[in-house]
Amino acid sequence: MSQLTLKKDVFLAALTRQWHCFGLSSAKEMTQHQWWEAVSAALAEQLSAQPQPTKRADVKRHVNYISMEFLIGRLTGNNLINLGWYDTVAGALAEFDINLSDLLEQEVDPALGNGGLGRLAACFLDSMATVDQPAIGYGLNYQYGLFRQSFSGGKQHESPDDWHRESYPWFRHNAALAVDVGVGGKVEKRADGSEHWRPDFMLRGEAWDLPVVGYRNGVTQPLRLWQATHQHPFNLEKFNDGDFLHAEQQGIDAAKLTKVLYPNDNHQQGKRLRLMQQYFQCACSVADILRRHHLAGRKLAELPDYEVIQLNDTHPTIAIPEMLRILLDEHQMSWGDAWAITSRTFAYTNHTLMPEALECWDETLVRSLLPRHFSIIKQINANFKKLVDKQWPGDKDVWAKLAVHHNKQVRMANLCVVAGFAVNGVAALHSDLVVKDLFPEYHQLWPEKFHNVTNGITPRRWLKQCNPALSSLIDDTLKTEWVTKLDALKDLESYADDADFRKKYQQIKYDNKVKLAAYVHEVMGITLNPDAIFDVQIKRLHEYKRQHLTLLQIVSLYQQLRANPDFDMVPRVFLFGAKAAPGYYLAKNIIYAINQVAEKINNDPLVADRIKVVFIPDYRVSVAELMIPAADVSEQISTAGKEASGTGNMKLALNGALTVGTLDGANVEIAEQVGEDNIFIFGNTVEQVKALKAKGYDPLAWKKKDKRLKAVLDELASGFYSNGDKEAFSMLLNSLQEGGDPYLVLADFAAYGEAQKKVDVLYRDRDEWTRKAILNTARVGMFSSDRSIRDYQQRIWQVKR
Ligand code: 26W
Repeated sequence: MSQLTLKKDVFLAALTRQWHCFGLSSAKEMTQHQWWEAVSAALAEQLSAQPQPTKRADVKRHVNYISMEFLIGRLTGNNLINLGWYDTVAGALAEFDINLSDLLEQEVDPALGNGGLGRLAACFLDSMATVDQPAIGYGLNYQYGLFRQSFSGGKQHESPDDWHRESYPWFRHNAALAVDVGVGGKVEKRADGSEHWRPDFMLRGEAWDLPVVGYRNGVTQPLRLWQATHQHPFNLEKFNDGDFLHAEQQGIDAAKLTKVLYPNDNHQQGKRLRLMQQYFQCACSVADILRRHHLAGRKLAELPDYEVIQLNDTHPTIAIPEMLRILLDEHQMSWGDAWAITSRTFAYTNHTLMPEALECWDETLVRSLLPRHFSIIKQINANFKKLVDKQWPGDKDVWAKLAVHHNKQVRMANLCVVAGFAVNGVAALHSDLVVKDLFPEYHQLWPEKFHNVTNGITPRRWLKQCNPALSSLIDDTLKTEWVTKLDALKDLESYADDADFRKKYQQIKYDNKVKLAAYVHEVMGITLNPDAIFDVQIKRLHEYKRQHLTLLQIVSLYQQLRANPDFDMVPRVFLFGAKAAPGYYLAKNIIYAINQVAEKINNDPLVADRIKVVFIPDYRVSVAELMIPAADVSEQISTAGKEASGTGNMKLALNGALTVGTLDGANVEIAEQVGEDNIFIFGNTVEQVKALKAKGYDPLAWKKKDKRLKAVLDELASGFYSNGDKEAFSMLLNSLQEGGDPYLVLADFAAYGEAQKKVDVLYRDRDEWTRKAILNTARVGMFSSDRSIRDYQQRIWQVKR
């Protein structure tokens, strides 16, 4: 398959149509933002005019990737690169004195996701298009993306992210694909005993498509985002009766459904609107899948042969009873036939073991919103109980664990395992724990259902696009296609010993640091020294990720500097990027503490630039694209057993940062790939964490026996960093001490300090450091999301039955 072509004159004509639409008489009248809009719209128009390849890959099953989040990031630059049109467009714009790369900065990030799960979905769409796996992504078209973050007095402040979905040029609204969705109402019994749902409210789902462009292979497939409106958004009767105010009311109520993305990451709340969102998305998506299936002239019984529905965590689980409902009630299938189809169609990916993240819904809520689905869930539960009774006769405890519906709760993860044909974790260690700790009995019942697919990242965005200088160096050195065959980077290994190559690699890192420093100066007014170690920690703010372990380390360093002004350390810039869920007060307290400590240290002349602490506000995909290429050190320091995989760890290693990390998530596999000499592993392992907890972990004992740790905790409590306010960080300090330190921060403090000392020592030998950085780039090819997608194909999607 080949690349699509764009001719310069054709592009210019399309561009002209755009400024004509703006009502302007020349291109020169456009504002910079209008330029971005016009260029993007012209490209979108050209893209949709391209023919799709007639021959697609030889895979039978089409993938339907349902996810509540797709954190796609800016599209225009990414599409230009994948299409191979960048140079043509840059050249055409140069004639107007427009710099393409500046123009791309005009795009607001579509932030339709929280963190890792949403970004993974975006990387997977890129890879499915690139490896020619026919697929659709199904999600929601939120009007407000993840909140914007700013700091006031060091505290996180949230404001709405109105990203202007109404005028986003890449969207195509396809009115023919609208779906009607019911909610509420009751279930009626027909004369023959069958059940039928009479909803009392109808919504309409509109399909808004974004193009997902494969890397130079001519493939474009949709990310279909559903947007809610009412079936009849305007009530003419009310309007004519003079009730102007209420005439639009129904439309407004329905549209509320896709207004906001829930800002929780790893914490579920039983919110009615959230369940409505989930059902709305699933009902639209299942209807669309069946529409395509019928259109292709296929029988319902063949559905699992041609379609697979991959559930991105449990958030879209309600698609399972929705499929059953349609087969049973609308197609009058028997339970046996409907179950046979459904249970061969759905597969589930688990992204977290944290109990507070596992979704459970109150039975009253499910029953009131979705009475028919509730009765189907009860039927699934009753059938499954027979199997469990047979396997574990009379064992009430096992049933209490395995039931789908229990104690007036519906458990979505259990529903996925019972009704799906495959379950996978997202890194080797995590998949192991899914079997051993989360679902051991299910594994006993159905060992063949369980798989591992280690996460990956797209090399298009996370190397080619974000680090163009390193990409060119790799092009020039390897002279082979590595963007779609990331394992080819292995051949860089031998260049680690080549002084000339090392010098070039080092210079690129330096230039990227200068670029990041310029950004930090622009948004925060802080000056950074590019010769310092850039130590980067970017991820959602969560106790288990332990940003506060770094905070304790920073305070300890600062104390050592004050105790000994000649203290010899390599200057280091600690860079953080993280949003805290608005209701997660402890996480917000950690942000506040980091900012207050930053304020003190950054303004202390004694420190003299040896330590800088920078919390970059409003961390998002485009900021990640700046930070990752500039990182020397990658912080991956979660409590062992808690981070399912991590994907930032992969992006940073690929761009030549050395990892300081625990043996958690994908860090384990990164360490295997890069070799233990090229990574700083520290801290308690999963087994050690379990053992510590089993024998009764007491953080205060750890504080008592470590003088440094005690000094740090006491100083944070003293008001020294908070203008005398001794309560400023009490939420954080209580949790670490009297609160029992659930994530064992104190237990890993000393080992973390030792690891950081090794970083310091190694960085003084710049050649040796660079050698290891190059080996990181060379050895992480397996973390391409292309490889993840091929694993899904081989292990789950395209398995011959
Ligand atoms: C219902 C509330 C809620 C929202 C989001 C619960 C759980 C989530 C996600 C599962 C959290 C998440 O993003 N998990 C991350 O998924 C990444 C992709 O697999 C992994 O790399 C991260 O380790 C994992 O934390």
